[in-house]
Amino acid sequence: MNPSLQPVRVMGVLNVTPDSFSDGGRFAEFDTSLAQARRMIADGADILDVGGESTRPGAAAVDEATEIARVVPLIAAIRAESAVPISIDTMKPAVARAAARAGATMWNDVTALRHSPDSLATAAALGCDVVLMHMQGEPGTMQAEPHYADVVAEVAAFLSQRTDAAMAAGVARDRIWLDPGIGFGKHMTAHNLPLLAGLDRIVALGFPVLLGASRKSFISALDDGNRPADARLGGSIAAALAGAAAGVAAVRVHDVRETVQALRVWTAIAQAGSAG
Ligand code: HH2
Repeated sequence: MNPSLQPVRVMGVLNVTPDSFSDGGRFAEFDTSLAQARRMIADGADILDVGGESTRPGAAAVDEATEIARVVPLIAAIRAESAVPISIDTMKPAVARAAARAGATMWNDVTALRHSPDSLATAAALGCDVVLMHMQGEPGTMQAEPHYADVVAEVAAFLSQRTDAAMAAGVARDRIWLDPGIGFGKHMTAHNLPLLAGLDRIVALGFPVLLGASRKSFISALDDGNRPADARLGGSIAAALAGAAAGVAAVRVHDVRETVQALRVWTAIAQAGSAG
């Protein structure tokens, strides 16, 4: 059970997806993303996670300048009108630096600061919050043949090593968040499910934990195997509540309004139970 019953924070996923057709298309994309950010803030998001490069297997790589051009104007525009904390979802130190200059205060790195030899020092110099996520393999091929003897133990050991590396490089302990990396080099059910069931062991490492299970493929696999990403809300909420029960600090989700409501009800019930 959630030991503290602190409300779980909701991080809204804000992707700035590519548009290769025209500048007009790019501006339209910016407007759509800003409108989405406003909606997520109104819906109760506690953090917005802005990303300009997809980590999905098969997604095209994005160069630094393109990624910066996608995310920086959006971060600056959100920052100009809201104090909501903004996270930058990138593996590139240069993008993290540019995002921080524009107003981001959290670096969400799916490589746990392993992508570049500059990553650790950049995180320390920025002094921002840092999410260290577990991933087995590389984004392009990670789902080919993931293998673990004990997935929870191995993810916990990896995250522990990365917190040590981050702190040795000068990242403050109270800036570090951990993420088990649901779907990142994990078999749909054989690895993601034990990891979701064992979240309390990741929480026990003593850092705030971020859980990103929203709309992921394992939800479709557990349903009828045929649910597209935008038809996985029920499963996404079920996973968020499992995270809440295990004591995660935040959930990374696409459907902010519905998740906020589910967590409010879950927390109220849990608090009523603990009040006797
Ligand atoms: N998942 C995705 C991207 N970034 N960051 C963290 N910390 N944790 C995650 O689980 C995580 C992440 C990929 O999510 P997906 O739903 O496949 O794509 P997107 O979020 O880009 O829509």
